Amino acid sequence: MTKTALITGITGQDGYHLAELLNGKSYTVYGLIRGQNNPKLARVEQEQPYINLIEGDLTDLSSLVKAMDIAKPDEVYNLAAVSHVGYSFKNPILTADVTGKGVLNVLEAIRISGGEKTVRFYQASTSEMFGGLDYNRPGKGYDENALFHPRSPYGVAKLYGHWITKNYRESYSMHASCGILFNHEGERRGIEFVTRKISNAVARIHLGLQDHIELGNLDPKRDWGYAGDYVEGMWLMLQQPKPDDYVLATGETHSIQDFLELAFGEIGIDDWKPYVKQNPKFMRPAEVDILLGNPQKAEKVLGWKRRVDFPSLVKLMVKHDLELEASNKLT
Ligand code: NAP
Ligand code: G4F
Repeated sequence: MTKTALITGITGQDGYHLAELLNGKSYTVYGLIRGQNNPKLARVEQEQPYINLIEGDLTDLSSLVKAMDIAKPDEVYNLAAVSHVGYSFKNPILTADVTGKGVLNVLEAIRISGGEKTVRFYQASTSEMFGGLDYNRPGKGYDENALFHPRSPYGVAKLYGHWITKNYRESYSMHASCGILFNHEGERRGIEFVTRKISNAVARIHLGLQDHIELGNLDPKRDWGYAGDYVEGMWLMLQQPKPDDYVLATGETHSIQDFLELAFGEIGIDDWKPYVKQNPKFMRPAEVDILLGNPQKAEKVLGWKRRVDFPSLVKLMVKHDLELEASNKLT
């Protein structure tokens, strides 16, 4: 029997990779798309024609109930969110409505449509919930039992989504799992995130299309993996007999300066400093200085392990953007 999945956030980075993975496993894939003329609609229809698109919005419960009725999914992956941390400081109420209460809307849509005992649910939780402050676990990193201390409206909203998912699991015996994912990047990363902003700028500098890049704080460190590896972990969580929460991470942390060094190295530039200007516009009211995850539980229970290491990640992103910029397209 083939399975059916409903993915919210289908136009995002993870939505792209997860749909590819599930299609490869012969799932029937439904994707929730918002807005009356979403600019990414044409791209999805062209590149992933196997996806059955359903119009809906995480803030609109009735649209989610309709989506459940149409798709009748075995698995729901809730990837939709206001996901940019800097943007969440500018629009904290929208972030709470979508990234926080939106999770409750999806869970309620599952219950209203009668799926609480049959549908398996994945919630996209995040390492941003840890906040980097009580980073006092040297060599160990944040695991599933570490303390939460979110440092942004995004992190706070995600923590609500995390706990309401656990609450529905405990209250209604739902097969609802949270993946606490550390940063994951790749060719499909939005241009507003620092890694893609850098890989794209490096490509454009190489091609003579721009002469510098403006960034905010260069000191923070992140545990950066490849998105294609992480969606496999999401799927594995929903294949387990029991729901649970898992950290997905590489167990390594690198600074933005490390990323700059490797990315500029790909175009033969050893000293990146002349090409980078700092602009306070990209600084945040509160920063997460360091994130380092401990994926031991996922490795042991799920058999999950990241494949792409940090240098390979930087290399593949710069290579992709060199090709894209040379052909004058950006996806
Ligand atoms: P992304 O590329 O920013 O995609 C976000 C998706 O959410 C887009 O498809 C967007 O649709 C959709 N969306 C936004 N508001 C919506 C609304 N009101 N109703 C319905 N859909 C809405 O994010 P991502 O990197 O793929 O991440 C996927 C999920 O994992 C997110 O929840 C993110 O917070 C979480 N997460 C990501 C990482 C990471 O490093 N990537 C790490 C941990 C957790 P539009 O195209 O219409 O805007
Ligand atoms: O790439 P970022 O915007 O990612 P951030 O804030 O770590 O959030 C991402 O990962 C989370 C998982 O931990 C996800 F939950 C979340 O949805 C998102 O996918 O910023 C990374 C670091 C920050 O410290 C930021 O201050 O880069 C710093 N930075 C410096 N200059 C910049 C810039 N970030 C962005 N976006 N743009 C800059 O110009």
